[in-house]
This record gives sequence, structure tokens and C-alpha cells, in this order.
Amino acid sequence: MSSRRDFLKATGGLVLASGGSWMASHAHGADATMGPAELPEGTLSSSILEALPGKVPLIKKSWRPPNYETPISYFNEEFTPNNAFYVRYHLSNIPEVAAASWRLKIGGEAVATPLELTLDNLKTNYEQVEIAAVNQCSGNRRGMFLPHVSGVEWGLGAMGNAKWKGARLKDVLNKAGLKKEALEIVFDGADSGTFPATPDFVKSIPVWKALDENTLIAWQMNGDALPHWNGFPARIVVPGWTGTYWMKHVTSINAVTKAFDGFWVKSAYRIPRGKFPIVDRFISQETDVNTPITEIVVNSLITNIVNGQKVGVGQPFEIKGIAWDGGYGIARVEVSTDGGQWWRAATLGQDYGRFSFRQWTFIANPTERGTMTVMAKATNRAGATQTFELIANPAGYHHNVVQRVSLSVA
Ligand SMILES: Nc1nc2c(c(=O)[nH]1)N[C@H]1C(S)=C(S)[C@@H](COP(=O)(O)O)O[C@H]1N2
Ligand SMILES: [Mo]
Repeated sequence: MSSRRDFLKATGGLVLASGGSWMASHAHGADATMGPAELPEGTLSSSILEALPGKVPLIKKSWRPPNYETPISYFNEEFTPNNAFYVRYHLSNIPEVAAASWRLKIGGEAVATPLELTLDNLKTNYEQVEIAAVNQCSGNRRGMFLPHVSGVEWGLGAMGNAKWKGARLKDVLNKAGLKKEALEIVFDGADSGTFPATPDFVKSIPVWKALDENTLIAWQMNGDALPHWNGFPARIVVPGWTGTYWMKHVTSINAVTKAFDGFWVKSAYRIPRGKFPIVDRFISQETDVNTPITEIVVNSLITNIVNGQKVGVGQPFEIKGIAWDGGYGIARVEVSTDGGQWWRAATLGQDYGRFSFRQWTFIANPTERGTMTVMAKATNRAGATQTFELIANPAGYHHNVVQRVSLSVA
């Protein structure tokens, strides 16, 4: 079994260039850098940091298909660097797409004139817009579900925030002459399964969401080309909705008049109806019992302290974190340092738009020796707030339980 320590030994610690100083200064919290203590037995001790080509070392969940999460130290900044951005795939055949030969086909029975775009066409024939938005996997924090549920046992880092730039999907659909009978827009990407029997990863969204002015075909991320692992040369960006709809290496966009019945929409990425305070509906895909996951629930993360860290009595220190939601924007973040009895407002940082991470800070002042339990709770502008009790659901989605970080005051 390889542990993080073996990995550090094997690499002399050199690979930790950007996360290294933080980790070194939190040596006592070594395991906490790999994820929260609630992860299933053995997950933390068997976790390793590993660098995919072009990436800094990320927390490896699986190699085939590649699933790597971002260590939480990177969330001390509002924008997640491209080379530290998490990676999530369902299928293992992931071709390196060449920009020059890439083509994007727009078609389906609900467009009048099918189109084929080159990367140049996408960049020059349409208005270009840039939007800061959180890409969060529906299953972020799945590993913290108790009882545990199956799937990638993600900790806290199956998410990231970036400035995405590209053409509006609606402009491209309108160029192809979207018909009024269009019901859903279906996306496919260049990746595929290793066995023909594996259902291809194809996703659809309701036509109203595809026509939202914030939904993009993006070819730039934080000012650079998309990394291969995050969808080069272009991906769909659906601000406010979970990452599952953000098709990477997108190669076809089809407007259809009937509900798409592919596995990844019909059978996966579903939540029970009526359990979550969700506003956006995907009506053409609803059944009596469940519905596709849509917007991200309001959430927050404490980013600069870890369980077990020592702080000094009478020595004020800064607690930092981020908050985000499905696009209403963050109204406030409250922090408790006594396990949830008293809550006080944190100071919100710069507003990069309603789909972005919003940073917050709070000065804590430990007055007594012992354990100090820090909690943070975000509320959005629609009045939704984080839960204290887990909302159980079979696939382990929408974990937004208020975190507890216990510090040792001496
Ligand atoms: N082509 C392709 N696109 C995809 C996926 C995939 O497996 N293949 N996974 C989706 C899911 S479930 C998520 S959470 C996001 C993750 O985006 P990232 O890997 O850029 O972080 O990509 C989405 N787009
Ligand atoms: Mo996902």
C-alpha cells in the first residue's frame, strides 16, 4: 500500500511546489490534506498525491478512468489554478484532441441548418463572453456520507472556480436555426468507453437552460487554453448547474424534440424529488420519484485550518474560506467558534459574480484552553442555507452539511 509519506519520500517532496509550503506548515495535519476524517475506512491512509501530465499533484481517486481531486489549500484563492483543477471522467478512452482537426457539429431534428464549426469559427464568428463560475461535481463530498454510498469517494475537492471564456451556446444554436419544437439539447464529447457495451457519456439539458445567456461553449479557462484533462479544446459551461452537464472535448450538440434517453441522463445523476430546496427543474426528464440533478446547493468551505491544528490562547487568528451556490449569489456567511451556539457574520471578499466562489474571512480569538470548534454557514440571496443534517440520497449528491473543524487551544 502506498501512502502519502511513501510518495513524498519517493519524490523528495519536490513535486509539492505549490501546495508544499502549506503542507509543511501543517505537518501535524498530514492526513487532513488528503481529505476529511469522515471518508470511508482506509481511504485517507491509502490516498496518494499524483501529478497527471500538466497538473500539480492532486489527490488520486482512480486512474482508469482518471479521477483526481484538488487539495483544499488551493481554495485559499478564489480562482482555482488550471494545473490544480480537479479531474473527473467516466470513461477511460480519452483522446488528445488536436485543435486543428477538432470539429463541433451542431445538428439534430430541431435545427434548420446543421453547422460544423472549427475552433477558429468558435473564437471569431461569435461574441466572446467570460464568466466566473464554479464547476462542482454532483458527488463532491460523497465520501462523507454516512452510511457510505458507492461511487467515487470524493472528499472536499471535487470542485473548482475559474473564469470561462467562449461563445454563448444560444448564439450558436440560433445560427443553426433552432426550431420551436426543440425540447432538449444533447452534448457528446470525444471520450468513450474501452468496451462497446459501456454507455457513452452523453448528456442533455432543457432547451431553456441552453438558451440562458450564461451557458457557454468555452475554449478558455483563467486566460489560458483549457487543459487536456479539463476538456481541450472546448467544453460546455453551465454556470449554476453541477459539473455533470459541463461536457468536455465537446464534439456534437444536437437539438432534439423528445426527452433524451441515454443512460447518463435517464438512469444516473438523479436525485429524489422533493428532498432538496431546488428551484431549477428539468421537467422533460422527471419521473414520479426522481429528477436529474440541476443547480448546486448553497455551500461553504473553511480553507486555511485543519482538524487538530494548534492555536494559542489569547492570540487572535484569521479563519478563511469560500462560499458558493447555484447562481443566486452569497448573501452572508456566519461563523461559530463554540460548536454552533453563537454565530457572527464573516467579512465577504470581492464579488466576482453570482456563479463564482465568494471568499470570506473571520477573526477568531481563543480565550480558553481546550477544543475550539469552528463552523461556517453560508446563506444565498434566495434565502437558502446549509443543512446541519445530511439529506440522504442513493447517489450521494448535494452534501452541504455545515463543516466542523476542531482546533486545539493551548
Ligand atoms: N467528455 C466528458 N465530459 C465530462 C465528463 C466526462 O466523463 N466526459 N464528466 C462530467 C462530470 S460528471 C463532471 S463533474 C465534470 C468535471 O469537470 P473537470 O474534469 O474539468 O473538473 O466534467 C463533466 N464533463
Ligand atoms: Mo460529476
